[in-house]
Amino acid sequence: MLSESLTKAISEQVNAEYYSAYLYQAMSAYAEDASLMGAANWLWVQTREEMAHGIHMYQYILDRGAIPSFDTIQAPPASTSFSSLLDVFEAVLVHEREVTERINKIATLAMKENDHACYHFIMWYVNEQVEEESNARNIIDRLKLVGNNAGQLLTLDSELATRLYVNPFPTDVKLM
Ligand code: OFO
Repeated sequence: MLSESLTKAISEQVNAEYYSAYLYQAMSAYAEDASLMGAANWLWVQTREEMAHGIHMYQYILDRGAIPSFDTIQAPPASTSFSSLLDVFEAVLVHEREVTERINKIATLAMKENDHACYHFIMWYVNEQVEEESNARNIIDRLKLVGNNAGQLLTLDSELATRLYVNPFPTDVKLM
């Protein structure tokens, strides 16, 4: 059975994943309002991934014989508070770095408690965070190269439009 402390830590992370989904949704609304439909799509796919992370963690707590706890989900910044797509993706990177810290803390706790199953579970997220941060950094770098060139921004936007949602946990019935 999952310990009380790990149940609390992962429940808090379920909440944080739902906050991430909410944050990406607010960002997607900014992009759609700016007619950057490719970026809006990319951020929307991210919203769905974050929901999947939250549900996956919720199910893990139950699978380990514990019960998740629920709390208020923090409001994201208003969509209108973003000043550009670069501003959005810089906020993505700051956010994902914070998530990485949270995930690392859970991994450390699982290690301390000698909960090998939980450690193995959370390592998927440790690796996922490497990708999350790298994606954000890559888009930031390209947005910086684009600068004020509207044509190049639209080309990058068309590329972001090609991102498709793929269920990261295809065997999880709750996510089908
Ligand atoms: Fe769930 O990975 Fe982003 O926040």
